[in-house]
Amino acid sequence: MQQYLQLLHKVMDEGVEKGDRTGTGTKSIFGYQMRFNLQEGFPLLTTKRTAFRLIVSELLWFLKGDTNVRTLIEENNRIWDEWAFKQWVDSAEYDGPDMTDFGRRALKDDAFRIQYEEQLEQFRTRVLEDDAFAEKYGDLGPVYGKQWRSWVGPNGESIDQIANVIESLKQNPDSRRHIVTAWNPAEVDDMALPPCHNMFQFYVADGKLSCQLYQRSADIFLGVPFNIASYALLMMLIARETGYELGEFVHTLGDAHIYSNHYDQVREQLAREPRALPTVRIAQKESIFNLQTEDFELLGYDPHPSIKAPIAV
Ligand code: UFP
Repeated sequence: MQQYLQLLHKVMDEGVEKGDRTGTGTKSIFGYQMRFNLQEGFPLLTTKRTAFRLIVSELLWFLKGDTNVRTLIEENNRIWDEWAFKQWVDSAEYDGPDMTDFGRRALKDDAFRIQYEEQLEQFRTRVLEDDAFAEKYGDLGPVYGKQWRSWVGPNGESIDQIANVIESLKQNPDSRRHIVTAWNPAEVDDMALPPCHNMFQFYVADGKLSCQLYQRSADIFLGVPFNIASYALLMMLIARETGYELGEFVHTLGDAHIYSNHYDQVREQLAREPRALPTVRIAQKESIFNLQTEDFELLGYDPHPSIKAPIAV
């Protein structure tokens, strides 16, 4: 994971100060590439504890074509909650305390933070208990799961990009068209968050499967460690389904940024020594689409402690 630490160094040293949608401020560079050989271990950060279980449940959620946070909340995975919550508090039906700009206000104002946490908790409970509410406000719109598994074509047909890419990898390994894209220009405006990891391509050579991801926008401290591990897992699953050995994960970043309220955490992380990479064991199931979070086991993970940092919504 030296490459990830090098990226942190580079952006801290050379990044340009740049404003952003969330108003937090970032240091940013444009265009960067990392390569991870999956034969050398599973690329989960060891310089801070990273929540493997959340990465697994989110990936399975994508692969099932799900776009509703209810399924994630049921698994105690809260990484998408704020995006659904934003839709709720911005709606005409919401009549609680004003939640405008909740992400930033909660960082600065303790009294507001308590109110916000209460509202968010009520939102979660309602999503879990009220079907109609969950359908309306738990759904994030046509995000990854929808585009991966049921992209709607011009004649209303549904295109399963994951099933198609598995088939094309089996039938025609040399093809240069093993592509899955989540960036659907016709639907971007209906998504709670336009895809950050927006396009990936598989490649087969020497019996090994590689994958390159283009990520248009990368929160290097909080998002990228998840994104690397998620695609490494996806590669393991697709390799299993198609019968190839594991090759490289190539991670290409567009706007690669560190938020200004993550600088201290980044310095702390850079002072730590990386440790040996863990490995992952996945239970045998008839299809990757039937896997559950418990089917994944992380072995030999001995990271430095986690480092808390605010997420920019
Ligand atoms: N982000 C990631 N990885 C993800 C994800 C989000 O880094 O998987 F879902 C970050 C990137 C950016 C923000 O900081 O979330 C999205 O904001 P924007 O749409 O303005 O690029």
